[in-house]
Amino acid sequence: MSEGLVLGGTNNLFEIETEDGSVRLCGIKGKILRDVEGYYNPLAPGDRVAYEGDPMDPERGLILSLVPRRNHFVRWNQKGKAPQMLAANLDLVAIVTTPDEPPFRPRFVDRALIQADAEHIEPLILVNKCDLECDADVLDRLSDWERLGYRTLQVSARTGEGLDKLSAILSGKLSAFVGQSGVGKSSLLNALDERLALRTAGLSEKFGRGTHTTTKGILFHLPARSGEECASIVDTPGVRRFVLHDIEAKDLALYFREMEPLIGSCSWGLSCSHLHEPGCKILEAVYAGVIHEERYESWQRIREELETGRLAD
Ligand SMILES: Nc1nc2c(ncn2[C@@H]2O[C@H](COP(=O)(O)OP(=O)(O)OP(=O)(O)O)[C@@H](O)[C@H]2O)c(=O)[nH]1
Ligand SMILES: [Mg+2]
Ligand SMILES: [Zn+2]
Repeated sequence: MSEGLVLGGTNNLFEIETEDGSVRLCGIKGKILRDVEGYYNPLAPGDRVAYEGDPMDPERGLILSLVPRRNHFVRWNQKGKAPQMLAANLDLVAIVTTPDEPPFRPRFVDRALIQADAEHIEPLILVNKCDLECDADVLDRLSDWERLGYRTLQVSARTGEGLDKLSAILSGKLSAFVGQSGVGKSSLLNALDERLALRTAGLSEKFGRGTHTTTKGILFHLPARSGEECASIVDTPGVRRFVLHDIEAKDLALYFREMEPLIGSCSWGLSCSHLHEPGCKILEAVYAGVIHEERYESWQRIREELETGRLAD
């Protein structure tokens, strides 16, 4: 029995990187992966598994068990009505966004930040397509996230701007690129290592959105640049909607770094809904500009979504 790394896979067949660096295509033995029930997919890129090689075929094997994961990053799979794992055992999640094409979606970033914090994965707000014009609203949100202690980086897969800095951040880590379709996740990987030649595609002319070019997550090892360690990165399929699945509405403010210290200090104490009560410290902080209005709005919308189960924008 040996340990291997899940690079990718579909249905019940997974590409497992073995200790000598070769890849075996492995099925799962029986129904042994019980701790992953309730998920759309049993394994994700970044998972570690115990497997046995097929003695007759060096390219085949069988997965016997899952090594407990440190963390995992999920999206909601609408079709399967279950959370779907995008990647596991991450050191960093790069939340890829754009100033335009597709339009900047700060609420998407806020959701992904909550998920990263909840899973104790370091987030990086990665603004791709910085060759396009970045309007004042985008810069304002970026500086607010920085103020809250989140790291942001502007790059362009097209011009190469910022890629050296990105490469230094990714060095020695297992990271995942997540974001809406069309923000340039695969393009960034291609720009970091041209040998990958991943498929990329333009936005739909009619809707200005991505066309879901990448359909399954795959883990790649990038060669080490001089003075850096090798970086491992999971390219993931575009997320249309990012739904938090394991956080309760009443606990959501705990995941907003600027709200968390104020919880409990409202006049109504822990029963304050932070929506209309007099003496609400969170509302006061919004009025005083300590909490950005957009962040408060993100909180309101996500909270409503968690409470009602209905999706907001
Ligand atoms: N202007 C500009 N366009 C870019 C940049 N990076 C990528 N693009 C374009 O954006 C489009 C989408 O790129 P992809 O890499 O396929 O996007 P993706 O995030 O992988 O999309 P999915 O696989 O569908 O999730 C392509 O037409 C790219 O050429 C950039 O830095 N600047
Ligand atoms: Mg892609
Ligand atoms: Zn309050």
